Amino acid sequence: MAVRATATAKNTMQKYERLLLTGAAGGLGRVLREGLRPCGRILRLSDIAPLGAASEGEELMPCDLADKSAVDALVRGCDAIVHLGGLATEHAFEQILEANIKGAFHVYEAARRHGVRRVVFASSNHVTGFHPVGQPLDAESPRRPDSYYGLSKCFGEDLARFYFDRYGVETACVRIGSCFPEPRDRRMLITWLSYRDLTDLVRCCLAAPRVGHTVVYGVSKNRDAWWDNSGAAHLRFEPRDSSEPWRERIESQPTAESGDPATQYQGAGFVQAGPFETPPAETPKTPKETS
Ligand code: NAI
Ligand code: 15L
Repeated sequence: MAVRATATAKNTMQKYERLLLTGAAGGLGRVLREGLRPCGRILRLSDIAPLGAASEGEELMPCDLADKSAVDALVRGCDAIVHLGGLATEHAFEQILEANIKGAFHVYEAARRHGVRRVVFASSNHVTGFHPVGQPLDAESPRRPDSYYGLSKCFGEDLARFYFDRYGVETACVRIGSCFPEPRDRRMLITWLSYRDLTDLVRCCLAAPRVGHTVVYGVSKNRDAWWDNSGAAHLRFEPRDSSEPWRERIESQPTAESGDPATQYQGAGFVQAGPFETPPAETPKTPKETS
């Protein structure tokens, strides 16, 4: 599939013919829907939730990631994928299984079948969430997932490794810290990723001449850091933002109680979220009940 090259100041921007963005209706999806426009001639947007109206250069394809044949049709014709779709917090295992685990498998299987060369996978800091706060980590550190959610991201990273080793599908796994408009608490002074840095990072992952299988933490240039990205220097990502402007306001808030997991573990509340029950399967309604 054609990949056109256009020059940018920092990186040689690969302009993809058709770039797929899953999870496009979500918080980060809405940010990247704008931010990735220059990266693809056509941006194919997908989600299970409403996507609004298509703008010029956009294609909307609603899809449930748990549906293998729907994902196959979704990926057909695309030459790169930014995979954000799925559950973004802890849920019952069966729900994580459908959206995140089977969902990621369906994306990679379709990528293989349709010759997609590159994926950017939204992994999470929760793959290493049971490490103690302050522990320096890099991409080689042992993973210590803190939830079924974190486990599903470990699976996604391993799936990416396998599809690269076996089939040559390249992936940049971005272990996103806390990506919100602004940091909300003391932990996020360390884990915050600004929307601007997220956009730069994903663009770098798409533009780098070669990513192979790369793991990178998605974090801004905050004063204090747990995560070392020196192994991902080839992405040429240089964060521009910092949580520092919010420090005074956040530090004027009461400190966390002792026993609050945020004082012990990098994954904070995720280490003790759940276990959640699987919601009971919906009983199909009879025509009489629905009328
Ligand atoms: P979000 O919950 O706002 O967006 C996720 C989107 O995926 C939603 O629009 C949802 O409808 C869609 N989705 C869920 N299940 C689906 C299914 N079965 N089929 C199709 N679409 C489905 O979450 P957010 O914050 O935008 O996160 C995006 C990605 O980044 C997620 O994969 C999340 O795990 C990851 N991430 C986000 C972080 C953050 O700080 N926002 C931190 C670490 C990782
Ligand atoms: C995540 O993985 C979640 O998707 C997001 O909602 C935040 O909780 C973030 O991690 C975090 O650790 O702050």
